[in-house]
Amino acid sequence: MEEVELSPPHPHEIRIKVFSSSLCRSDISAWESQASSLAIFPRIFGHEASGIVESIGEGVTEFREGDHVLTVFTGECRTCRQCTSGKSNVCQVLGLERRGVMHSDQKTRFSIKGKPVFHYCAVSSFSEYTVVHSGCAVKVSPNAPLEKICLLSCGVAAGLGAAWNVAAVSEGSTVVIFGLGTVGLSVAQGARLKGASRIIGVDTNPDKCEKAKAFGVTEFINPSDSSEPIQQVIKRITDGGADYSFECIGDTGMITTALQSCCDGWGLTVTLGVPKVKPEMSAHYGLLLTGRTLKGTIFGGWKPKSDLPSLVDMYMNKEIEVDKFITHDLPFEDINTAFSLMREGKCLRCVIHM
Ligand code: CXF
Ligand code: ZN
Repeated sequence: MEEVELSPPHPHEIRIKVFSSSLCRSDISAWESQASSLAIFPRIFGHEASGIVESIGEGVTEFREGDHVLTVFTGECRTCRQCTSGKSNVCQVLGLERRGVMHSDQKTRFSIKGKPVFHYCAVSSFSEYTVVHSGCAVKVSPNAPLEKICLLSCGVAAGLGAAWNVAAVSEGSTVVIFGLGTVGLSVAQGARLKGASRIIGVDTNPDKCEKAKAFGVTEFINPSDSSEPIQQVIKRITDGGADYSFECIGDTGMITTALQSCCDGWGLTVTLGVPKVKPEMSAHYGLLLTGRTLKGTIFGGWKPKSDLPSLVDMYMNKEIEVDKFITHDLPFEDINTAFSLMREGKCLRCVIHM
């Protein structure tokens, strides 16, 4: 814990009093990254958060002090080619920020004794206050519980969107999900809500078996339990492969396995895990020649500003489950407990209360 200075919001930015921030695996991956391009320190992690607008910068018309917001790690400017395409949620202006600085001037808003403290994904929510671009926050209903809906700012929304927007899972289909963390289990929830008849969950952590059933997983397979390669098991029990497979681990080797686990002709693999080590992938081109498709996605294809408020409404109407993903609530001073629980595979989401 450090005392940091945070500047007032610059033009088109807002300063937020962070209310809750849940820990997502990618915070840990970036924190653990030593030699990669993500190794930027000192920095403040956290990107799955809710808060209340404390002040607004010049030119901000969309927010007022006191508004309830979700932060978003991939923004929406609403004017660039991508934002106006109707085909994409990958904003050209406020897309994923990887250098630890603000989009507008490549500088930080945090400092300690005049020395910059870098941002993470232009959000940095493991802080009592943060400054974000106004395109990287979404106003939500003041009736929604901020300590729950923070999960919609990354993991839960990403999984639901992968099933609904990217794969468009159809009724009666067979789905296989590699990695049963919050993202994978959100894919399961999304697939179940679309009427998938078989949802096969794959994870090497045996504790995930019971948890997974609550989110719609109909069959659990632990690859460590058998010597038969997992893709072979899936093909055998699904008469040649699933209709859809999802890579939610962040292991590029598993992308190949996921491709091999879906069927000839129309099998679709959606990859949404964030690779921890090797970013390159390889697969036999025959997998594609025989009709498979591989799709990648960030934030489940949701346009954050346009789409997140309605996801919050769905939660309020009890159409989607969020609370069940919260396995721990922790005060800010116990944030390191959240990191340990996540690394040991003992939690889904730890919500940290600022
Ligand atoms: C990730 C997406 C890929 C890069 C790092 C941040 N976002 C959410 O977990
Ligand atoms: Zn995340």
